[in-house]
Amino acid sequence: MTDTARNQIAIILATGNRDKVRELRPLLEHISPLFRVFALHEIGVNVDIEETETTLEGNALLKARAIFDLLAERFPFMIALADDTGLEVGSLNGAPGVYSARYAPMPEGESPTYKDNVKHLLRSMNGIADRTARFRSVIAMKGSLPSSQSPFLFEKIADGVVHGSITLEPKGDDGFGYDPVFLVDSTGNTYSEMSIAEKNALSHRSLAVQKAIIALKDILAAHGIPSTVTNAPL
Ligand code: ITT
Repeated sequence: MTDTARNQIAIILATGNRDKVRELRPLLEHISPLFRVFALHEIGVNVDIEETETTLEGNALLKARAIFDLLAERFPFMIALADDTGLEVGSLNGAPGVYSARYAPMPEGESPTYKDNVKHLLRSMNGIADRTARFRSVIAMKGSLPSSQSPFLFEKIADGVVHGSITLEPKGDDGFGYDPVFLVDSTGNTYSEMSIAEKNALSHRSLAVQKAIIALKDILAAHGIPSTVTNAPL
């Protein structure tokens, strides 16, 4: 390990979803030279963490803790950062919500694709006039930071919400998951009609990351760790 690497704190993106990595990395990569961002596949980790909790907060923390525990020896100073996200549709009583990844019914042992889930959502909303919805992300961090005595351990969660509505049919080519059918109130476009930078300028995920970065800044300052943490480049 080089000196630079030794002085750095690894931010490990605790997700198996590479579409999330594509959005999270630019939000975290330039906040401070103190941090180096790694996706799990870049450090040879391939794990499937079962989401057994019933809330976004619970599942985000579960994923951050699992990755932290797995990598604590390898990365003495590290922040495992997980994201759990749900699409909440008012007329469906908040569904698919925490079950957004597993919404469309599938034969035993099979997981739905993004397309299966979108199709199931549009079918479930057939004939429903009230199409209001919101996206909510919860970012959970479990970290170990350098401190004068033993490493300082912390956990923190932060959330971000964006209001919108479900379109009658998919629109746009970019994004992932439910992006083609989620029309953002403030812009009148679906997320799929935005580039990653445009989505990151306003999304549920980037709002949660912004709050997480502010919390992180406070934690570093409280422990006398010099940093030049800036907000994510929106
Ligand atoms: P990890 O748990 O490994 O992070 P996941 O895909 O299972 O990956 P979630 O449980 O948080 O992650 O995501 C639930 C689903 O919600 C996800 O599979 C997508 O279909 C959808 N989703 C999440 N974020 C989204 C976004 O920004 N835009 C559109 N759909 C999104």
